[in-house]
Amino acid sequence: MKSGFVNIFGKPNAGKSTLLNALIGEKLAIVSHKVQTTRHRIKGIITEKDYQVIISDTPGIIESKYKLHERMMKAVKDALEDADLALLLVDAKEDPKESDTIFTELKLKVPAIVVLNKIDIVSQERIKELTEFFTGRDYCKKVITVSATSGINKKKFINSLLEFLPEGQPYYEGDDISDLQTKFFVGEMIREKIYELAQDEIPYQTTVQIREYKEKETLVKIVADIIVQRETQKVILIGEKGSMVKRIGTEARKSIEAFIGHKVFLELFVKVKPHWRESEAQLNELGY
Ligand SMILES: Nc1nc2c(ncn2[C@@H]2O[C@H](COP(=O)(O)OP(=O)(O)OP(=O)(O)O)[C@@H](O)[C@H]2O)c(=O)[nH]1
Ligand SMILES: [Mg+2]
Repeated sequence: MKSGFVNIFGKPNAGKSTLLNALIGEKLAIVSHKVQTTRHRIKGIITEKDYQVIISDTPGIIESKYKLHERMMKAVKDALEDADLALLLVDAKEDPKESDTIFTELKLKVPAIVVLNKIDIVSQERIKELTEFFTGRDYCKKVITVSATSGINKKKFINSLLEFLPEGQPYYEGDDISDLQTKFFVGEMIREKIYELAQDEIPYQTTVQIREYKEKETLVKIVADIIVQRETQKVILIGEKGSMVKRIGTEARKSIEAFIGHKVFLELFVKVKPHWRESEAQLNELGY
C-alpha cells in the first residue's frame, strides 16, 4: 500500500487548517480570519484499503519574535523533516512573490505541490497568472487549484498525491483520525473563540490550559484556565460582570459538545502569567 506524510506549509492565513479539515472531513484544526491561529503541528490520518495518508497542518511561517514563535517554527521544521510530500499553500488573493521566497528558503528535499487556495474569490485570469508563476519553479512538481471553503473533491485530491508517496506499511493502526488527545482539541476550541471574540493583540497574548477533564455519567466536566500576560488583558477577557468570558464559554461549549458528542459542563477562569510567551519552562508546561 501507499503510505506517507503529506505536510502543509504556507504563510499565516493561507487556509492550511481549513484545507486539513476539508480533507479529513472533521474539524481538527481551529480556523480564524486572524493570522497565526495555529501554533502546533496537527496530524489528520486518512486510512483506506490501499493507502494511508497522514496530512499535517502546521503554523504559518513567520519570523520569530518570541520564544512562542520559536516553538511554532520548530513545529514547521519537524514537519519539514519527516515529509514525503509538501503541499505549499498559497492564498490566491495575495502577492505570490512572498510565498515564493518562503518556499525557496525551505530548501525542500522532497517533492512539493503548490496548492492555490481561495480560488472562489479571484478571477479565472488571476488563477491562470498564478499557475504560470509557480509552474516551473524548482520546488514545484505541479500546481493544483482549490477552494478549501467551497468543498473539495477529497478522493480526487488524495489521488493526485498518491503518486508521490512511497509503498509501505501504515504508520497508524485502527480508525483514529488524529494522533492528538481530546484534551488538546478542547483547549484549541476555547482558543478559537478567543480569536473570534477578543480584539487586537489579546488572542496573541493568550493561551488555554485544561485543568480538569472528567467524564461523568451524564456529562463531561471541563475546567480550563485562559492565560494572559497582563492584568489589563484579564479585565477585558472577563468583561463587564463576566460577560466576555461567559460568551467565550458558551460558544466554546457548543463546539466541544459537537466534537465529543456529549453534553459538557465548562468552567473557565482567567489568569495572569506574565511573559508566558517568553519562558521556556512555562511554554513546556503549557504544551508548546
Ligand atoms: N474565501 C475563502 N476563504 C478561505 C478559503 N480557505 C480558507 N479561507 C479563510 O481564510 C482564513 C484563514 O484560514 P485558516 O485555515 O485559519 O488559515 P491558516 O493557513 O491555517 O492560518 P494560520 O493558522 O494563522 O497559519 C479563514 O477566515 C478561512 O475561512 C477559501 O478557499 N476561500
Ligand atoms: Mg491554521
